[in-house]
Amino acid sequence: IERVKGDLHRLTPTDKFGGFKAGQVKTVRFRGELWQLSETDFMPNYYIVAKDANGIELAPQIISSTRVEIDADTGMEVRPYVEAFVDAKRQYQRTDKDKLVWAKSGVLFEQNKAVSVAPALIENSLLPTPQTQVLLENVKAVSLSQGITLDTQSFTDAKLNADDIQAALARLERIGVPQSENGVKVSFAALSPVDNLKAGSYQLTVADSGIVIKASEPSGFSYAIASITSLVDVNDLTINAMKIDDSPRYQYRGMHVDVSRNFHSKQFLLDLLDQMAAYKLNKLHLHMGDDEGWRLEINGLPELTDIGSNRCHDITESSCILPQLGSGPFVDTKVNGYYTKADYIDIIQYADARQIQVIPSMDMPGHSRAAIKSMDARYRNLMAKGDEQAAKEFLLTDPNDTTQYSSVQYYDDNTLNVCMESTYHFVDKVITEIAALHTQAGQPLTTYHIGADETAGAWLESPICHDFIANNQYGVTDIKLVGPYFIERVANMLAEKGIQPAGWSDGMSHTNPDNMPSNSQSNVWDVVSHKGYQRAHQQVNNGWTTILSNPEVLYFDFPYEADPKEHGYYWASRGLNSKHIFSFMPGNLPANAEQWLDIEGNPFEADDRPQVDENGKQTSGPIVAGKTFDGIQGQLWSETLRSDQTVEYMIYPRLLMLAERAWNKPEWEVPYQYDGAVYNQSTQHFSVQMRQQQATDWQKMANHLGHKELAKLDKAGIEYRVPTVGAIIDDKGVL
Ligand code: NAG
Repeated sequence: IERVKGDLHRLTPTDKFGGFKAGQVKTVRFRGELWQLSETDFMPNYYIVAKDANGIELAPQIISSTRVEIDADTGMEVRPYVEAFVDAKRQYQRTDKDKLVWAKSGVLFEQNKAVSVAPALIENSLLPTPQTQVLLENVKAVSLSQGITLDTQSFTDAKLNADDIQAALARLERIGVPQSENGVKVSFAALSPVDNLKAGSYQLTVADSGIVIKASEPSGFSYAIASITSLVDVNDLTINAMKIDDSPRYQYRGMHVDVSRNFHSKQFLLDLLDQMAAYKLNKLHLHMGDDEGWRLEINGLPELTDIGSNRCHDITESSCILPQLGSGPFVDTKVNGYYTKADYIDIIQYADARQIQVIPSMDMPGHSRAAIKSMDARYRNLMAKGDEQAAKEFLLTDPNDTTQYSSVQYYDDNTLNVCMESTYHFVDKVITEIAALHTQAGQPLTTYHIGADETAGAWLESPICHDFIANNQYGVTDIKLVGPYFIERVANMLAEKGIQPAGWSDGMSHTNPDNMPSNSQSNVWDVVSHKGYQRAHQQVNNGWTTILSNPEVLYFDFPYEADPKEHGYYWASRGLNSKHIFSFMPGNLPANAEQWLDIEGNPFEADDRPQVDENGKQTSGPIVAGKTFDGIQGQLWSETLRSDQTVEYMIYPRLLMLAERAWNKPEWEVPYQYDGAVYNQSTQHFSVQMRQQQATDWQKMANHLGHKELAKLDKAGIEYRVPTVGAIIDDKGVL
C-alpha cells in the first residue's frame, strides 16, 4: 500500500494476486484499529484503475459493495461501503416515528433515565435566553391569527431599511402571521443609543394595545421579531403579554462552515443563514479554500475553479486535483463544485438581510494545495504558449524548492512559497476580487480570514527563500521568520484596504504583535486542557479580537456520542453533545464544569501564572484587567461529511446551544478567578449549588428543545440529529 497524495492511497497487486477475470470476485481484507473502523468515517468509493493488454489505462471503475460484515473480535457491524454516498441518508438514521415521539414528549433522556420538567415552566421560554423577561399580569394573551399591521409612520420616522424589515417579517409570515389590514398593530421606536448599549439590543412589549419594539438599529429590530416568532404558540398563534429587555453577551456570535473539503450547496447555506438569524447568530465564517478544494469563482483566475474545485482521477492534475476524502474518481459528484460570483453575491445579500456578516476565508499559506495545483496548471499552459511573463505572474511555488515536509493531513505540496512576490500578487488579487463581490452585494468586506494554521516546515530548501533572506528590504534575517512574515505582511495588506485581518491562533501567535494591525482577530482553536487557555489569554492580552473556537466544545465535526455509528473526527473529543455546549463557560476558560476533563477523562489543573519579560511587560498569564473575549464560534469542518444532510445532522441541534452561550451569560458561570497558584476549578470554584443550578437549567433547556425547537427545525426541513435515548458512554466517556 502506498500513499499517492494526502489520504489517497494505492494498492498495487503483486503477481501472486494475479489479475482480474471478467466477473471475478476477490476479497481484500483490511485490518485496522477500532477507531479506524468507525462505520461512518470509512472511505467509500474505492476505485480500480486497470490496464489493458497493451498497458493503456482504462477508465476508472468504482468498486461497489453493500456487504455488511460482523467483526469477529468486537462483534461490531462493519460497513465499509456506503451506497450512493452523496445522497445517502445518515447511517444513524432514526425514523420519523422517533422524531414524533421525541418532539411530543420533549423529554430528555440521559443514560436511559428520563429527566423532565413540567411544560408550564417552559411555556414562555425563549432561545437564546433573554436578559430580562417579565410576564404582564392580568393582561390576556394576544392573538396574531389575524396577522400584524405595521404602524408605517413609526418605521419611516426611525429610518429602518425596508429590506431589513421585510427579511425579519418573512419569518413571522412563515409561521402563519402575515401582514394584514386588521392585524395586531406593531410599532417601532428608536432606542436612543445610550452609553454601552450593545449592538443588537432591543426592547419588546406585547400587550392588548399592540406590540411595541424599540431598538437602535436593524439588528435589534430583527432580533425582536425573532423573539416574537419564537414565543408565538404555533398551534393557536397566541403570544402571552410580556416585556423583554434584551441584549447579547458577545458581539461576535459565529458559525464556521468548511465547504472546501467537501462542497456544500448554496441552498444549504441559505437554510443555515435562516436558522442563524432565528437564533441571533451574526457571523458566518465561510471556509472556501483549502487543500482539497477552491470554492469561489475569482475574476481573471478561472483555473482556481475549473481545476481546483474538482477532484477526479487525473494523475497529472491538469484537469482536476486528485481524489481525496473518499470522493471517488469522477468529477460528477456533489462533493465537487463552487459558488459562482452571482451565487456568492446572493449568499452575502441573504446574510446581510438577516444581520449576518460573511467572513470569507481562503486558508494560507499552508492548506493551499488546490490553489497551488490550479496555478501550476495555469503556469504550464502559459509556458506552452511561450508567455513566460504571464506564466510567472501568479506562481505560488519555487520549482527548485527541495524541502521535504508533511502537513498534518499528509500533503507534501500544500504550502505557498512566502518569499515570492508572485505569491503576494496572487493573495492581493484574490482579496481584491472578493472585496469587489462584497461591495457589489452591498455588504463591504470588513473582515477577511487568512487561515494561517498548521503551516508545516515548507520552503527551508527553497533557493528563492535563501535569496530573500540575503537581500530583502523587510529585515527578515532568519528563514524561520518568513512564515510569520507572510502573516504580518498579508495582515497589513488587508489593514491598508480597511479590512480587519483574522487568523487561527497557532499562526497568529507566531507573529510579532507589534508588527500586526492592532485590531487583528484570532480564533483560538487550541485544546483547552492542553494549555490552550494560555494561548487564549495571550491573544486577549495582545489587544486582539479574540474568538473562542476551542475544539473540545465548539468543533461540530466531532461526534455527538462515542459510537461507531456517529460521524466525525474525534481528536479532541469523542462525545460532544448539546449539553456540553450548554455547560460551556466562555468567560472562564481554564475552568469549565464537567467537560473540562482532559482527553483521558481526568480533571486537569490549569496553571497560568503571569510571566513578565525584562521590561516588566506581561508575556503570558491571565487576562489583564479590563480585557475579555469577544465571542464564540462553532466550527464545522467537513472532511468526513459528504452530503448536506450529514452536515445538518452535525450542526443541529448543537447550533442552538452555541447561540445560547453566545447570547446569554448563565448565572452559574464561574467567574475567572486567578488565585496566584494552580487553578483547579472542579474542586475549588464550582460550588455544589452552582452545579445544581446548571443541572436544573439544562433540564429546562432540554425540555424547551424537545417541546419547541425541534418541531420548528422539522418545519424548516432541517435534518437535525434526533437525540438518542441513552448514550453508549462508559464512566470515562470513551468507547
Ligand atoms: C484541524 C485543522 C482543520 C481540520 C480540523 C478537523 C483547524 C484550525 N485546522 O486540524 O483544517 O479540518 O482540524 O477537525 O482546525
